[in-house]
Amino acid sequence: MSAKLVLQIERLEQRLRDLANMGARLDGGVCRLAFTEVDLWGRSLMADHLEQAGLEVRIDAIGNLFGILRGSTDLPAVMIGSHTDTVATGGRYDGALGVVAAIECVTRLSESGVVPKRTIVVASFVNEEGVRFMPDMMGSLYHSRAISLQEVQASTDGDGISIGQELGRITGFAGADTLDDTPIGFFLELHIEQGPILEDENLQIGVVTGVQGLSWTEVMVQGASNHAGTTPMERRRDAGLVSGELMAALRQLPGEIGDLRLTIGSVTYHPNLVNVIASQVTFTVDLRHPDPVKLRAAEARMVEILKLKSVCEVSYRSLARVEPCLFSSNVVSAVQQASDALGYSSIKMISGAGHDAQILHSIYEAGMVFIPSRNGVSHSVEEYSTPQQVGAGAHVLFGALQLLADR
Ligand code: HGY
Ligand code: MN
Ligand code: MN
Repeated sequence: MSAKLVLQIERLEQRLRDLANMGARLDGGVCRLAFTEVDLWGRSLMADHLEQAGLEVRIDAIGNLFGILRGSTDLPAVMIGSHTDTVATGGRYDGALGVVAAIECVTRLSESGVVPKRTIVVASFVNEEGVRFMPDMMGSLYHSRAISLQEVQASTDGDGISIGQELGRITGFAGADTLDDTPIGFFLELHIEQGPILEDENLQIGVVTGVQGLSWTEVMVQGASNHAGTTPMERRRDAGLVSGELMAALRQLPGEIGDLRLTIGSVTYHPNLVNVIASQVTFTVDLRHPDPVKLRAAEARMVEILKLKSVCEVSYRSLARVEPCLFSSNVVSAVQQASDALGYSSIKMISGAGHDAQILHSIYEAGMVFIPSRNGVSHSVEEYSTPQQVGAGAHVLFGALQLLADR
């Protein structure tokens, strides 16, 4: 295909701003939780852009959005895209960049009358973040048939509302389309790094070779509430005390297992009152490691700690788990070749964050392109990448797309 085509980065930036308005927070961040009206507004905007570019738009049974630019052959297609849902305190780039840049790529091809050899499919997967309904990467898990429609519909949020109810309530969220008639061979995702490496090393592009594994666990500590003033210390079954001891012990694990990242991001006390001993504490443990053996070792150590004898009952359940993965050498080299051809500085790297590409690598040859994140910050209103960095990433995506679509 015509490698000299230039993307319209101003249009891309404007569309990122327009998308950020869908769920705009007063502090400048974005809250576009999956399976909400706001989520639908964002994906409808993407669908409009796809239609304006003349692509065939499809929506599957859980709301995954696809745009199809037919190629001149029936060779397996190249899929590019990401997600448009955000965490509750999200930024403007996580996921959104990958979808908006993918649309810019196919728009430029379509505007220029270029017919790719392989069909190109743009994808916007639902519920990559998993912060309201678990597991995360849900849209790509469903697309890869790793979870069923029934399992998706049965997933409930903290208020007991199910995705099935939300899909029924929000008109137009779900569709009835599939991609069964469009075999796909490759998946490529542009994403912000969300970490400090590219900025620290003063590099323009991350050529992503794989993604570390993740394991999410919910821990429930059950004690007994009682009066804070009248109950002698030795007669308490204080869930607050026991959960604190467990959390402190768990936080030693990264010191035991190198490269392990452990986060206790959510803690809920019940009844959460100043003068009542906590009867129940629920908290989450997010474990990440690039080595599958060490991830399992960390999970085993976590369970050992949770099983230590205490005055409370401790139970736990897995919320999500994704194995570490290594990307296709064909896709990694296409990204490297595209970056080199544009003269960008780059480094091969593993992703610290989970991504749809990590799920899709099990059914397609997958890979990713990273651009720097200012101060390495993400999942925050401070999330930012410059228009120059956005342009570099989008053009590497475009170059690698053309290499793969011409194969
Ligand atoms: O949690 C993650 O790594 C991703 O942002 N869902
Ligand atoms: Mn993301
Ligand atoms: Mn994210």
